[in-house]
Amino acid sequence: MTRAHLSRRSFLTLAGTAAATVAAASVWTRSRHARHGAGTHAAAEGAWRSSGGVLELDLVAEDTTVAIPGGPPRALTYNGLLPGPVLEVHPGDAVRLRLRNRLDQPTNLHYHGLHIPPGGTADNVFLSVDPGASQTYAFTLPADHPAGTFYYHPHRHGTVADQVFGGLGGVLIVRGALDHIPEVAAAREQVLFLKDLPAGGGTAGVMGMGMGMGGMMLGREGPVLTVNGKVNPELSVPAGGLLRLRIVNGSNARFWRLALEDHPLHLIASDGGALEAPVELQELLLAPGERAEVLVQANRSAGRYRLLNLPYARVRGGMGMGMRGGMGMGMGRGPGAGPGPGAGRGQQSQETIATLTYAGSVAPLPLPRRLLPVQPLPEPVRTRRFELNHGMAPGQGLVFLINGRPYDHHRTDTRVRLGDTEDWEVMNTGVMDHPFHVHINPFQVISRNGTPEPYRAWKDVVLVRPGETVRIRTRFADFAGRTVYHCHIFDHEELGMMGNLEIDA
Ligand SMILES: [Cu+2]
Repeated sequence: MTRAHLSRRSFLTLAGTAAATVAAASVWTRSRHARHGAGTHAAAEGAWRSSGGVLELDLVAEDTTVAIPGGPPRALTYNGLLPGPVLEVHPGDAVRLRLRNRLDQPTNLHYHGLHIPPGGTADNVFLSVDPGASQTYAFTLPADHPAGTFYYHPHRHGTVADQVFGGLGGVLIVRGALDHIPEVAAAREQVLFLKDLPAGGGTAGVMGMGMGMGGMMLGREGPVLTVNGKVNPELSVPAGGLLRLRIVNGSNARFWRLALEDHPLHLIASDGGALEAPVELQELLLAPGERAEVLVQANRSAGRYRLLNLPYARVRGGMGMGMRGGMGMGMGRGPGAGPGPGAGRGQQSQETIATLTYAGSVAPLPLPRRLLPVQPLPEPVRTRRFELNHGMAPGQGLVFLINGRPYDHHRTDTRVRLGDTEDWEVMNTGVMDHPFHVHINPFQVISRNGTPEPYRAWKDVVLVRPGETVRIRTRFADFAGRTVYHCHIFDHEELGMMGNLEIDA
């Protein structure tokens, strides 16, 4: 039995009380050091790894104190941590995860991006775990599940936006073929969980800025930008080496537009895993729920380089809510277009969110030339249309709509057949960006306003800007049952922008 495994057992034994959660955190630190003692940097920081094909742990959701300069004194955390513990599994692993709800409202868990069943105790977003109650999630990852960077977070309709804004969420790594590519394996690995929090005072999500309907309509953002729960943390890479960043946008509504001074980002994986070959980017835009893995080549002179979050406007004005900028700003521009002047909701100036230094050196490492095949999907048996917009509902005010309707728990909006491949045309006729997310099955983006995507990739969130129509292709593989698709700005989801998807066997 490894020391890490012993520590995990200790944690399971101790996790019964709040005090024990703190004790477990220190046990954890020791086990992390033990695992890093061999000199490898491949392990995700503080990762909670499967052992013998099983990942088993308790996740305690509660309102706890946190230490974030300028941030709220309290936040919603898993096991007292913000972000929650990094979970690391392999294809074929069994996952057994007991969620204990110590919040004062119902919650649950969603395994964002995983291809697992939508019912039972797997990725069942219709489960509701009451305050004081527990729920054990048990499922097995398919043996051929792609490697990648995934994301666990609450998904209980009615409380999800408050809870994500309040701090809940964590990274789930599936380690597999991508990790065995020599150039990728040689890189130093670093998780970057991106989350904005309200400024000090009360609990995030309870006292956060932008509360009330106006804030929710726009999508609440906080001014305190954190990376792995820290303000401007230090990252390091040996000169000549490669840094592999696994980046997750864990925000309720904030878009992150990243650039690293003097270093291009070499995209190697998107939401659902590896690309076929690296794609060089000068900047990377991530909407809520999106993930990316990039390689950074430490081939500049030694120094300090700022990882910047650049301004981005995700509301195009015209809502009469005090935003600058005219109606239709940004419409008709290409997908790579940045924000215009007079940007709407979103960050107005660039901010440093982390700092990279070179420490030590290694013989220069090359970038990989090829990654993994991304198989094209067969021609679709059917094409459906989804129109994203907003409107006024009697007694409700502004609601967010898919095909003219706000979410109804009891209605089946879309019924598909297991095994079918379909194209979905998602069009945004409103004035705000909407990142469209589908559960259980990843998709490939085929085209944007008729222009083919430049490369194939597996995605589960796709940004659809005002005026855009994005064509995605997906196959309803392996798992029948009921699940959802929705806007990944959680406030928009809560205000109606979600639909029920029934996959018939
Ligand atoms: Cu939205």
